[in-house]
Amino acid sequence: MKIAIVCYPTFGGSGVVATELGLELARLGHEVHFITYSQPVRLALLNPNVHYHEVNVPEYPLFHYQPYELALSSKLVDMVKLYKIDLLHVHYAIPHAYAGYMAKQMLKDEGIEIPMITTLHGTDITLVGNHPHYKPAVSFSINKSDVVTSVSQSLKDDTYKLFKIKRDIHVIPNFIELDKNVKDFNMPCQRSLIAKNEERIITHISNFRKVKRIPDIIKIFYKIQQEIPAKLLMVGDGPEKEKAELLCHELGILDKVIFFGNSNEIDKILSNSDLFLLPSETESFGLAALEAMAWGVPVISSNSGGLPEVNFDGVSGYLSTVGNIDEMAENALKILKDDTVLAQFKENALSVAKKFDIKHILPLYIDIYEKAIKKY
Ligand code: GMT
Repeated sequence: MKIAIVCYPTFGGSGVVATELGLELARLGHEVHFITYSQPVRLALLNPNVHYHEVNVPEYPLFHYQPYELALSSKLVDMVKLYKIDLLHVHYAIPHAYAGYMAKQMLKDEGIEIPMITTLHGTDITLVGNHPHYKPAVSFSINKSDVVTSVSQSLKDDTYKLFKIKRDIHVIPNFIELDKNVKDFNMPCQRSLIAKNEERIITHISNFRKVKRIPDIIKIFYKIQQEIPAKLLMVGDGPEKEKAELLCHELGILDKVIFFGNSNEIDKILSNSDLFLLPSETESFGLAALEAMAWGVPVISSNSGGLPEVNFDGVSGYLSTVGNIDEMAENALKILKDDTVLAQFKENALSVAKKFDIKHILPLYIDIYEKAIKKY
């Protein structure tokens, strides 16, 4: 198949899922075209089946806002025609499904019909898309997609609750490629760069937006480090980062917290971690938690959104209601205080992660693609 993938090329989960999916499809011999405004962060182009086409939005002083959707839909039309693409897979409804639908209409006018698959990732539904300024356009583009998938049952339910959706939504959970985790990053020399031997390493990775409840992470860690020696690794960047640094300073724990910023060494960091914190206000899936579990790192998370579909309470970690930092800290200590308990949780986290191995998930996408193409 010749597949065009549209996604956000940033560190966010939707871009990561789209990129990893495209790369795996390319490895299987499909021709994959990434169409986006910059090269996706995890995109390795060293595969003849992987193509990247940049969407350029010419700056024009008349426009208060530069029309990205226009440039994207035009680029999609051009690339579909040039490379004879069979299918569009757009990740994140806003504005990708909208631009994809416009591209389909333009192509139809020229006698070319191709299906569009839209994958909903979370904030396009629960936070941004639900805003009255966007809602009609989001409903429209979901309803006009040929196939709609969502990354969890919880997101599917939210989509039906929040929008007037007239079509079926297929749940295809996010995935991880477990085979790549064979590299041994977990070496004493690596670990000693981050923490002392006796310290437990606790990690959080995100885009540091409000929804991640960054202050909760700091407060949970504050309680943990009162009981056991520990280090907190804060990986990523975003609007809440500076406040987090200040809070650490106020609590007198800045020397125990390392702020890495955006990192391309996620695997190294996770392979040396003992616990992952994700106390988010909402999370349609929680890809970062799954990536941690794939490295055998147990997760303390909130129980909101799709998190209970990924992190199994009492097995791969623990879940608490949003904001219950006392319970989250207690549960973290339950796992971290005892070597045997920690080892058991680590093993469990990895076994749960195995359910989300790309080997199980990729066929679900391929099946949807093949059926969609057949219908045209
Ligand atoms: O979490 C974010 O802020 C980034 C956002 C995105 O669009 O990349 O993540 C969403 O999609 C991820 C991949 O499907 C999910 O794992 C995240 O849970 C989801 N974020 C939220 O629902 C807040």
